Amino acid sequence: MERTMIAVKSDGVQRGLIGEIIKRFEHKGFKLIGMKLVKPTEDMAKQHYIDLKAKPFYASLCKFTSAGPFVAMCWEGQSIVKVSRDMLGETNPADSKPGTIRGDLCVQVGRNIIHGSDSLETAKKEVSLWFKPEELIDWKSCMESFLYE
Ligand code: IDP
Ligand code: MG
Repeated sequence: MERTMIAVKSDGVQRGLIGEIIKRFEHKGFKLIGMKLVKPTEDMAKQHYIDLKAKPFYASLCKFTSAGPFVAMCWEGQSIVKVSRDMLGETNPADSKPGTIRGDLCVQVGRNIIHGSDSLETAKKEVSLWFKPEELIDWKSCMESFLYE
């Protein structure tokens, strides 16, 4: 099983889309392992987006991320890193297919409502950035044998 870090960014929270986003992951059959509503510090935002520090939008991205509520989540499931990226759609909502979260629910790249780790390695880093080990809950889902054979 893989774990990944998914976040509803502040634009998604402001637009009332927390429930819609959680619903998509629950209905898919993924398992919620950790979740918190936080107002990230600018330092946390900078660490979270550290790979983008050379980009011209890095400063405004970190400022926007730290300016409001952010729902950090850890989800678990088979091949979840790749599958969740497919569920998100492309970085730019204009390139995202209908049926994806960004394709259905947002318009512009700087307001694309959701974050998802882009590789297994990034997922490990991001899960440990946002969660202490004791904030991740190991539980057995009663649906497991109906999702996996
Ligand atoms: P991702 O969120 O699909 O993984 P990244 O390239 O990691 O995309 O970029 C992180 C976030 O930075 C994006 O989700 C988006 O909010 C923002 N971003 C990416 N490219 C641009 C841009 O060209 N202009 C403004 N914001 C951008
Ligand atoms: Mg990314």
